[in-house]
Amino acid sequence: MIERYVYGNPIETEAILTKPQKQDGESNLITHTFVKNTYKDMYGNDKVEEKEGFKYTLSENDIVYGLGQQIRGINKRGWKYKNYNSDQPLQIESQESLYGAHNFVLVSGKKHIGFFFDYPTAITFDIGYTDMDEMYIYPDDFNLEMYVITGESDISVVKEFRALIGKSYIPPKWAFGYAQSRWGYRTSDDVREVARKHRENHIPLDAINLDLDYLDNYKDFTTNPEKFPDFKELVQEMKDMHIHLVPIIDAGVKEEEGYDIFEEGKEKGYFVKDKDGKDFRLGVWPGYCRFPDMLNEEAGAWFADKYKFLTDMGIDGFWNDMNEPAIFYSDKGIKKMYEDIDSYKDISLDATTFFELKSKVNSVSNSDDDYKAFYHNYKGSNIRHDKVHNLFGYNMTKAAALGFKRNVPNKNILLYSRSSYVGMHRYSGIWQGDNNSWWSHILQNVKMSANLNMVGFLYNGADLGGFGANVTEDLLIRWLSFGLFMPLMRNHSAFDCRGQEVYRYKNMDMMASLIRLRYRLIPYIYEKFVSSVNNDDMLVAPLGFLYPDDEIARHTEDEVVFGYDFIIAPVYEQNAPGRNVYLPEDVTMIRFRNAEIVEKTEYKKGTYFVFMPLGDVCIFVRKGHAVKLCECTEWVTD
Ligand code: MIG
Repeated sequence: MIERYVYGNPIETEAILTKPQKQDGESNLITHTFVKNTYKDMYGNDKVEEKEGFKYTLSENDIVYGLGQQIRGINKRGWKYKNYNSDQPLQIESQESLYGAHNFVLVSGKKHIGFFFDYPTAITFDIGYTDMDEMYIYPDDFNLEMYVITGESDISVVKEFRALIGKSYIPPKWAFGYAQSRWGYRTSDDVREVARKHRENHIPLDAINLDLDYLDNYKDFTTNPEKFPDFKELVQEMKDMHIHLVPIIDAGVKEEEGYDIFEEGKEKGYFVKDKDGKDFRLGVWPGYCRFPDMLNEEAGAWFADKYKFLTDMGIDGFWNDMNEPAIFYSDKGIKKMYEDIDSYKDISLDATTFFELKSKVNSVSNSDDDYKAFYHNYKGSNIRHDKVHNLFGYNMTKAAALGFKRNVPNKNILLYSRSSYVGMHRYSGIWQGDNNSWWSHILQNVKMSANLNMVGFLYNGADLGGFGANVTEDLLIRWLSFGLFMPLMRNHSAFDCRGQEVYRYKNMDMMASLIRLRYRLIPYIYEKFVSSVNNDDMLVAPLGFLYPDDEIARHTEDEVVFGYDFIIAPVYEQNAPGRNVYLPEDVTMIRFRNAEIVEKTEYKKGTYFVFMPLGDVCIFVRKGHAVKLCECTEWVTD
């Protein structure tokens, strides 16, 4: 059952495809009230503000699922989350915001109730933070739509919700192959080397991502004339090797006289404007930039048509980055910062002033002041950015997807974005953003994928091996052992860390066979993926979805169910010879080594320590279920 309530004058987000009739009055299932938000200001003083919001009292045994891309558990109880899309390179548990806003929570206990808050800017989910037994939800202002969905089970609530938001994006089949990425493939020859090393060593590979390096001075829709002089040939050469190049596209357009995208956007008035109607000037990678007004359909379509520069050369995959949107500084912000810090020059910096000075520099990025300083032409109205902040990456990506339909109608183009909002899942996937080469981030990958499935982002994956920080060989092996089940299987790392390509390591063969195992599973994974999309179902689910009456299963955070066929229980502790696995029913354990089955053992329901030496992958298959294994190929074939 679905109830829909409308409060104030909500801004249309297009998250929901067909809206049910709105209800009068208030829901009996959640209390509309004023809630207290307590926080500390920058000087450590306690502050309290009253916010209009909702309150839901949790039973001791309730689990709260949801929020898609967020930090912490599969069960979100015990923290305060703020969905306000942020370029957050430190994914640690004290954060409140990451790159996406997926405002869906599912209370699972005696009852199963889903709440979706269709609201395009900051909204807080205080789930047992202020009071362990209360869930408070409050938007910045009270103009929103709320959907209350009840059902017999967690999965029936999710399915009803997914039916509201529409079918998830299905990428081309090759996008289930292995992708190698790095910020730092500086020349075409670097790319050739990555391709050659994979093919020479029979490490299957379908894609190489191109990061900022391929661009001429960070300018979108250009290629670097010195470092990638033969870009077009490179695309073809890679194609001949069955490798797709997947270039990055950034949200900021470089300000540079004579640069066609800049000149055109300026002339047509497609860039976001400040309150005086002048182009809003900001800085990101290229230095001074403009943002195309991604929320304006015409401007978005114009920007989307520019991808043609690359699709015309045979490119058939993209990743959209920095579209929260991330702002290093604005023109006004940086000037003010210089003025401010100037006054600290001649004083002896003490406990207060030293930290003040530091915060003046740090707070110049992604500042609230800047998000309030520019405007969109959204559906015919002039709207200040902060009011629709969470829709920017969504609309950039939606526009790109619609552009591909116009410009490359006969090809399914791969697309994934960093920032997102519910609704974007119909047009693309996401990657999980800048994680680190940390053991805890394997577990984060596990948890996030379960919650992302609830909100329709089935095509997702974390940077395998970790984006920031130096990887170790064992971490990479363990992460690949889990990542080989994720729809997006991409190894990616930052320019300033240790190389993460598997051929750099002593145990290359072991890692290659993990990737080979993936390829043996691709037909199965693809089929499952498509049927999960078609049935609005989960591809990766928490154990509690399948075993709702099993208290241990419900509270298991480090195992997930894949396609309802088997349990994955990855090793995520360094130097662990294996791990404890909880099995909620009798299963067959299948052990893979060198991409072959080397053991099948029956396990009764219970908890077992299962030895999993590096390179072994164990899955726990349910009775009456089967996993299809195919011949290994070195690239995806149809
Ligand atoms: O702030 O393009 O999340 O995957 O390698 C860094 C460089 C900008 C952030 C992306 C990351 C990418 C990086 N980008």
